[in-house]
Amino acid sequence: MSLRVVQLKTEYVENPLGLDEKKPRLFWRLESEERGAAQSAYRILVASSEEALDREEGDQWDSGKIESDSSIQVTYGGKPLVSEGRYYWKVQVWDAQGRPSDWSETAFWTMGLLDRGEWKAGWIGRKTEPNANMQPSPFVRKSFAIDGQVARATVYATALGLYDLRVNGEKVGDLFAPGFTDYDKRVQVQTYDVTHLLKEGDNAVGAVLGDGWYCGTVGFLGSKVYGQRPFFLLQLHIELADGTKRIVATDSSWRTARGPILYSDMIKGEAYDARLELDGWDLPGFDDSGWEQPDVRPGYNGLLTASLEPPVRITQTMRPISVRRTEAGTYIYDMGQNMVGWTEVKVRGARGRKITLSHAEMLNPDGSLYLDNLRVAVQQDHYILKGEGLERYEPLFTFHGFRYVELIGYPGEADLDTIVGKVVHSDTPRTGRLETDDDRVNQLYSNIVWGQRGNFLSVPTDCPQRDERLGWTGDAQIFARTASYNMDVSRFFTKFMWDMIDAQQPSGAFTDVAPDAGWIRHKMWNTRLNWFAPDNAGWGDAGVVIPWTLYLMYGDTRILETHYDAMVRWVEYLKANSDELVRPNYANYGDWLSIDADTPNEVLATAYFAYSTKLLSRIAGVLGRTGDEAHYDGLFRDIAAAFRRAFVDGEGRIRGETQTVYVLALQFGLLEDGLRDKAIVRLTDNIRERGDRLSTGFLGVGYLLPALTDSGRLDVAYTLLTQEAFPSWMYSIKHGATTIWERWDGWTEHNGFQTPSMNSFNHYSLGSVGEWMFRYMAGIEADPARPGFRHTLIRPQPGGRLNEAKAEYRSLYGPVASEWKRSSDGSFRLAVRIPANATATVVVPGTGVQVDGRSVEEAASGQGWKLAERTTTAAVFEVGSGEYMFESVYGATRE
Ligand code: RAM
Repeated sequence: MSLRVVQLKTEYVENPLGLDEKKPRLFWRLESEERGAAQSAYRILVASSEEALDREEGDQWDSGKIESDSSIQVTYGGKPLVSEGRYYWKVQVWDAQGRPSDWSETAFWTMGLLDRGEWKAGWIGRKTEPNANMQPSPFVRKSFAIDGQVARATVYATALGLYDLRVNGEKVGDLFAPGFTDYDKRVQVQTYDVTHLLKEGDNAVGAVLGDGWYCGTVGFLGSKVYGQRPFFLLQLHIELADGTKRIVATDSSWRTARGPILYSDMIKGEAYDARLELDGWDLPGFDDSGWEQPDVRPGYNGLLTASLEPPVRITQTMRPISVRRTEAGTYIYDMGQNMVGWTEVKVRGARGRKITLSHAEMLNPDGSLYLDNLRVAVQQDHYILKGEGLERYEPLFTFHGFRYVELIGYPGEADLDTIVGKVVHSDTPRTGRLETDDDRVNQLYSNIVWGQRGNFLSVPTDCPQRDERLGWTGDAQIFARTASYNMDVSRFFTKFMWDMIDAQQPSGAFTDVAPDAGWIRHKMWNTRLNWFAPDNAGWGDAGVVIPWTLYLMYGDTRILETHYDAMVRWVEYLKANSDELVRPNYANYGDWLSIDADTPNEVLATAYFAYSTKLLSRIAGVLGRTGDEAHYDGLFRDIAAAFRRAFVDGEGRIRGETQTVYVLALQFGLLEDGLRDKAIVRLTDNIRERGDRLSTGFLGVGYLLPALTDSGRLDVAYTLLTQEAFPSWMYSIKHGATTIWERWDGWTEHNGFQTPSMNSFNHYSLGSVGEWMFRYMAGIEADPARPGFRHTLIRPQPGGRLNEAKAEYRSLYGPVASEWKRSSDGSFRLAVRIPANATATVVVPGTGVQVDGRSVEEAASGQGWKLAERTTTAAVFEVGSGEYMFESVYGATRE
């Protein structure tokens, strides 16, 4: 038996609850000790009970033996799935020799409430306090009795606002649920199995409600964007052992009160008065006779959709690395890492004493917290002691971006054990690892990952500290590929695409931010923020780039199908709003935050118009829409020709003459052969004239090193990667950065801090170089023809001062690894790992190439591999799954 089937997933998740996808996709991973292990057939059984599955009865679906190598994205093809259905499944596969595997372990999924009519619950809330700006967080609860043994209990819950759910005193679920969506259009429903928490007799269910994005402060758009106060919706479905069913639902029989949280706002922090705690409020037997009756909202017109986003969680606890007592008697802690989340504090003191935790990313020259860049955000949490011994406090509905914490008003001596930092973000599982023999390059990679951890919170936000934290689409698209190497963002971006769709304008324009938080609908961009347009080049294009990225990385064709029409509308919108295929110079962000290099808007916008069109043509091809494929390919060529006519002269000079105009023209394929060579020379001249430095902003930076490498200037790419003089990635690292900054000049030796009006020190966009590190430096590239790493192109590109690079990417098939090392004697070693049921083309640079210690002169094939091509500078292999060691002579020749 050569194949083992492991890690079954449904819709990208192991054993998900409450799906609303009627044709869920199934995934499994294969393992084998043999090289070249591949699947030739599978059989899936789906049953309505574990017992039926054990008897090998697929009463929902028996696929039969299907000759196929598909082991990811396999669409369920059985009987219609019903509301609250529970489906067990397993799979057996056959390898290339026709040998069957054992059956896999059993996996399952459940369906949520599929029909709106099944929602009997009412949306409950608490009336606002008069004259209060920020409201206390309401507590809601209900006691109920169960007369019988509980066989199964499931909670379906959501809120307009945020909720923190408790069942019999236990916290259920994660943070910041139900997540950020356009609440006017949809809200996500979470499903929890609470069978183990309920018991025969008295029970209690309750929740604390937060303002969140619904009615708290959203970015710089103010508060109450969607509503005035939070509302909660819950149905608890209980099934007793004797088959009896009952539902506990939010309605006017619940009770509500205010508690210790005086306010809790994402942007303005939290205030908590422990003297007002409601001891035992979430337990049965609590006396809520003094509580109020909630008011019930008439209804909700948006969609209730099954939660797609990965839950937000605390993923790490950080201990401070130092603490200093200030003259004012406060304590300033250094967490050693710019992080996002909050601080938990331990304190003993007198009842009524107030302590404050204040958070900042940087320190002023005098050692005080640098708060200027927060704009109107208040990164402070206040805690009033109840005075009953050791007390612990952490906030509930707010988060901060910080490296430094000032503890104010602390009674007694504080030390390194007084506080810990909690790292909070969307819990997208880590999939990428990357390490080199260069500490600064490693620090850069670490900063990229921390930038992602700090900014992926329900949506990809631009920054975690000031009053912004919005889902900027341009940032998201330029970083999407890097993000998807680092972490499993399949569902995170699937959810974000719905945010983009909800925000798409009737004209077809995709917006700059999603959810658009009302600024376009409420015409804010017309009045207060009149330079915000709904269709910025490189921002709106996220609507095409993100689905394409999910296709490449996860082999996801459904996302392409689902949003195909929306993508067509975007491209048609661009076309309709162009002048002979040249996009006009209208207000936009240009190559945002480029440094001393202004890329003309019309050049940028026309280049991106071409790129979206080109991707659309490829997407049409993937979906078998051959007419559209040819049509949009023709349109792409016409746009490229228009681009050349309008902006490129015979000497390959492109209007604006910035690095970005050359990089985009090269990467998007807008130039013909002769012009391309000239453009490369102009690009490298520009870099050289700037002292081997870059000048690209958000849009150019992601393509800069790829364009250089693809054009045969790997040397320049490495020079830029490790350049330490300003502006460069390493400049910030030299000055202690532990995250990617928003601006190259966020802080400089010559000018100190940039303008506080826009200066985030935790902003992932300029970290899009991570993509180059995986795809080029380590050489792990998805083959678009066999996406999702069914087939990988391994093509490491050693260079610069690096002698070693190791990268691993955990694809849906399993880990793909490429590790190379070159020695001073010019020898080069490349270790490659390919998971079962996947293949790779491996390009080994150098001469005298050996595989497994044997030279290719001796044998042109071996177990799992064969030589495909040999040139004077490389050997190319086709390999199957397994681990391979290649050696060659390389190095000195190219330096
Ligand atoms: C600022 C941020 C954000 C960017 C917009 C255009 O708000 O830098 O990341 O996308 O500008």
